[in-house]
Amino acid sequence: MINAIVREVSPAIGRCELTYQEWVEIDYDLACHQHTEYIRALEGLGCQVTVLPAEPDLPDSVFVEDTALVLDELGIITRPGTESRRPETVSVSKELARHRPLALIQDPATLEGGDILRVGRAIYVGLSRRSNPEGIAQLRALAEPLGYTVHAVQMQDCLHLKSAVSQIAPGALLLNPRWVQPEAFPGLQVIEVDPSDPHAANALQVRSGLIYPACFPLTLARLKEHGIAVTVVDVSEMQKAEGAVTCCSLLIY
Ligand code: CIR
Repeated sequence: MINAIVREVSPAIGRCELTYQEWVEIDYDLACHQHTEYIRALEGLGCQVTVLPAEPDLPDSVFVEDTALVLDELGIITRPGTESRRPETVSVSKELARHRPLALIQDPATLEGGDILRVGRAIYVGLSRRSNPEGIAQLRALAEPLGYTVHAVQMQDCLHLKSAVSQIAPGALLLNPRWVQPEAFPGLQVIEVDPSDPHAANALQVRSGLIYPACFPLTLARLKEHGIAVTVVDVSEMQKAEGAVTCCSLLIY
């Protein structure tokens, strides 16, 4: 059984943080519909989904991934790099405390879950605008005594590490080489996104399944060629807020 924490879309999502993208109007009703379909996709892959109520004053709060890292032994509550997002951790902490003992990333560290790619006992953390070296150092101090290794990863031109790379199967990554170097992940198989789909590297692995956006057909075809079973979802409205599929859930194995 996998527990998944998600949060309803905030009616304020139109006021979301934007870093690399221009503002485009978000259709709130469509965003809610797409979020419901996303929950169905999680359930279809065996997740028991807990839906936190919407936060009307926190525009980006649907992106729960950024607020925590769930290890087998510990939940680590992050400190988002953008101030508007810090209050999101309060309700996530309460829910995650039902599943794991908690530790907190603290000032002056910043760290966002979207920058953290965990592959087995290896934890890769992107040096993005949102996660700083102190955040990585605090994560290392918490995780390495538990037997994880923590690796800082250089990246460029995208919001989070997992905008540039995500895990798609045991030992296999989907990656955009313009945003992160494949050499940062020795020993792992790398499938590159189609060059026409720079935003296509974010996929959500749920056991042997994969949740993947509908709008990247060329990269989707590459995944299928590799025999990967894909559940396709439309997340167009989340993408307007610079979100994708990993960012809308916290998975607790
Ligand atoms: C932000 O800028 O923080 C949000 N608009 C998007 C966060 C997406 N999070 C993620 O991909 N992990």
